[in-house]
Amino acid sequence: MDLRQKLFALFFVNILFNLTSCAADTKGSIAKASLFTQVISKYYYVSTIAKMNWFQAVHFCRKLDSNLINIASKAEMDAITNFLIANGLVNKRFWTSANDLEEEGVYKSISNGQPIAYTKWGDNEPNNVNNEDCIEITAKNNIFYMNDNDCKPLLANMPYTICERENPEDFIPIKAEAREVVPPNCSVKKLLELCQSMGNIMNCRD
Ligand SMILES: [Ca+2]
Ligand SMILES: [Ca+2]
Repeated sequence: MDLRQKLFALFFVNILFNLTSCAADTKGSIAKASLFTQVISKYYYVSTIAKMNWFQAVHFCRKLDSNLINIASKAEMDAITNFLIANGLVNKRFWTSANDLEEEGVYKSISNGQPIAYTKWGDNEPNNVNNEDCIEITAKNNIFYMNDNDCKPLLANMPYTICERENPEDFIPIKAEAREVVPPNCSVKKLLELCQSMGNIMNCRD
């Protein structure tokens, strides 16, 4: 096999690798995207598969290219409340991204690092009983309120998880206008550019 044949073989393997990666990335993105439902301006995945402690919930959402829900306004609180009630989930509790792990009484969102912009505390909450630092939402009379909970509670007191995405473009790679979000290493254009850059050796344009 001469140099030209070796380079061509290398190039062909590269194409196969990239196309395989592309297919896997796209399939994975679509699978993740299918979990999320648009609720007003955001996209939520309400997971009631398993109860988790707060740290597990943070990582669970990150694995889905999302974050724990950050309830940033009354409109968002009302929207997620209506969504949970409509889906028969009013008797469950859910972690949010809010916490005061860094400084007691100063609540920030692990999702964006900012002080939380909205609160709707339940009666006598937050009460920081036994150093409760992670915020959940839990309902009373069909209205969800915020409560500080132990970040690693016993299973009986462990909430479920709501993951949030803000930008639908992050997970719709098959739409024409979203092609730029496809990883560069699976772009056909990139492959053609690579081919053309090697044109003197391989005469790709032929
Ligand atoms: Ca606290
Ligand atoms: Ca509490």
